[in-house]
Order: sequence, then structure tokens, then C-alpha cells
Amino acid sequence: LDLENDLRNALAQQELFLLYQPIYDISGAHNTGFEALMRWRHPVRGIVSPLEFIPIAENSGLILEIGAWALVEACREASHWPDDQRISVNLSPAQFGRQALVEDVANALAVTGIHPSRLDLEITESILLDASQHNIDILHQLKALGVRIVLDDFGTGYSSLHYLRSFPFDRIKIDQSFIREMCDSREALAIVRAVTGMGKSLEIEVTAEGVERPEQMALLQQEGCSHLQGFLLGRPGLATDILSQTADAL
Ligand code: G
Ligand code: G
Ligand code: MN
Ligand code: NA
Repeated sequence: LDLENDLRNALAQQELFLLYQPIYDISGAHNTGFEALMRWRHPVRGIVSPLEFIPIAENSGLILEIGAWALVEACREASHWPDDQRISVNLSPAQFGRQALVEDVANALAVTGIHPSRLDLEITESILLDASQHNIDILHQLKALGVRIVLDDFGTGYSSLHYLRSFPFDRIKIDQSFIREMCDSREALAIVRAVTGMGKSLEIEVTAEGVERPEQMALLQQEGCSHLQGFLLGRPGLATDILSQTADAL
């Protein structure tokens, strides 16, 4: 409960911030965008992980305010990047509770001026549980804004394949657990292969997450994945560092 009270003040105190992890094309040579990853600089505890504070934000309803802030903050940062760089923002299922999500996204695009096609919204299958028609309606409204909808942590749920039929996702991200094991486990490799093959036939881009070793990258290139993300290619970093990197690249 203490942490919840602290979180209530965190936005006003500017204790929340976003790190940005690069996403690369399959060659590993071209940076195509970044995923925004939230952190909390707590005055006493130091840096708190979203694994700890997002659930608190969800249970207290603070996620609506925090989520809206993250959308604007991430799009504002991306407005300083070259036009071909995408920005990916994670959404919590709790943000689908109200209609406000569509307005929050439209507002973030309007106030920052970034083109909608540069924004990826990452959701997990949990928002599609119970075949929630309300959430699917909202996804369609978001897509109508011109943003891309990404299915995150793919493969970890009970019926990932089923969910692919409930909404036309633009991109899927294969969960890190499969990438971690794909060089040693035939089963993990078979799943990565099936997902990339399915991505090709459905024309859905497939991003591999948690790429840490060159052998994994080589195998993903062989399997025909579309994008790579992970510590091998780049760790989550401060916005200021990205700005200097993209400036160097220009
Ligand atoms: O960055 P890290 O690996 O510590 O993130 C841990 C978890 O927190 C991941 O599941 C990630 O999706 C989630 N997460 C990170 N940033 C955000 C955010 O801005 N909003 C939501 N809802 N989840 C986030
Ligand atoms: O659930 P989601 O995919 O949004 O979570 C992303 C999280 O994964 C981030 O917190 C990020 O810090 C973490 N992450 C990104 N790349 C790697 C990696 O190569 N290895 C590990 N262990 N974690 C990673
Ligand atoms: Mn994500
Ligand atoms: Na993920």
C-alpha cells in the first residue's frame, strides 16, 4: 500500500521514465525502431522494475494515467528521431477497460505530430481472453487510427494460434523463452520455425525477442524471421543516448 501511495505521486514528481531498446531488421545492420520500457526511480528504493509496479498501477487504476503519460512521452521522443524509426509502446490489459484508450492514443499522435504508421502498440493475448468483443472492438478502433497492433510474448499463452484469428495483427513478437532455448531444444526451434512460417503465409511480421547470442541470430536469419531484439543487438538505454546515436547515423 505504501508503494501504491508512492506511485500515486510518481508521475507528478517525474519519477517515471522510459528506456528505449533498439529493434533491428533481420540482417542486424539496420535499426528500425525502439521499444519503450518503463522504469520508476523511487526516492528510497532506487530503480523499480515494471514487473513490480505495473501490477500495482493496474490494481489501483493508476495505469490509466501512467499509460496515457507513456504514450505521449514515447511519441514525443520518437518525434525527434528520423522518420523511418518506429516506436513501440506496451499496453496493459487494464487500459482496455475504458474507451479512453483510443482517445489517449489519438491525443499522443496529435500533440507530438508523429505519423500514426510509426507507432506500434504491443498487447499480450490476455486482452483477448474470453474472446472479449469489447477489447477486439477497441483494437479495431486503434487500428483505424493508422497505428500497428503487435501481439507480444507470442507462444506463452494457452491458445496463441486461436487468438491470431480473432484480430488481424500487424506483427507478432516471439517470446524470449523460445529464443533462449532454440539452439539447444528441438522443440523450441520447431516452434520458432512454425511461427516464422505462419508469419510469412499470413503476411505478419515476426520479431524475435531476447536475442543474446550470435548463434541465435544466425538461426533466426536462417528461419526467415523479420526483426531482431535483444541484448546482442542493444540494451534498453536512455533517450539522450539514442538521440546522439541517431544523430551520428545521419
Ligand atoms: O523492461 P523489462 O524487461 O524490465 O519489462 C518487464 C515487463 O514490464 C515486460 O513484460 C514489459 O512488457 C513490461 N513493461 C515495460 N514497460 C511497460 C509499459 O510502459 N507499460 C506496460 N503496461 N508494461 C510495460
Ligand atoms: O514483455 P516484453 O516483451 O515487453 O518485455 C521486454 C523485456 O525484455 C524488457 O524488460 C527488456 O529489458 C527485456 N529484454 C530485452 N532483451 C532481452 C534479452 O536479450 N535478454 C533478456 N534476458 N531480457 C531482455
Ligand atoms: Mn513488449
Ligand atoms: Na515480449
